[in-house]
Amino acid sequence: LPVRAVCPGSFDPITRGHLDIICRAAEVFSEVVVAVGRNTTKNYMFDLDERIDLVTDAVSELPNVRVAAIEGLLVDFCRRQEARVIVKGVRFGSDFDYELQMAQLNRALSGIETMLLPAGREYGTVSSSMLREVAHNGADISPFVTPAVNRAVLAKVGR
Ligand code: COD
Repeated sequence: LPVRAVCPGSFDPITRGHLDIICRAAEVFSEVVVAVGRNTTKNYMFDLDERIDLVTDAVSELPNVRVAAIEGLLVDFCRRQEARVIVKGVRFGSDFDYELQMAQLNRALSGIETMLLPAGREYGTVSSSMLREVAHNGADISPFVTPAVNRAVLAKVGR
């Protein structure tokens, strides 16, 4: 049975940790839609169009993955996309607490299931927010992101 999954996030910017989750989801599900959204509690380095462009570039080699913007609620996006499953990555306990609450709310709102993938070993504790801070202070983030993301971050921090 073909099952379409949604991998949602802010992706500010997309990291190799996010990409690991997206690649693994694309191996399990017939199609993956990477959903770029807005978390109203966060201040972003990249605007929505920039985040979408960087995600699109990062997944361009994955044939069953496409990218779209979340407008409104994630559950409404999933319904429009006819996706049955949300896939999220969990790095540590605090991710789990947050994802559990969102998963239960999203299921109560719409019946959609969330599946949590344990973060991969190599980039499993990388976070977009830490990379932004590291880059602001002049250090190299290239091991943790794609070359296009590295260039975009360097341009944002004025180097
Ligand atoms: N390894 C593995 N997984 C990772 C890594 C890593 N290194 N880094 C991040 N992740 C995971 C995160 O745990 C998360 O599951 C996912 O990747 C995305 O992370 P972020 O930080 O880019 O995205 P968030 O958490 O800011 O995204 C939040 C959404 C935009 C998805 C959320 O706010 C949302 O659904 N907004 C739409 C409005 C809505 O429906 N709100 C109600 C939600 S209940």
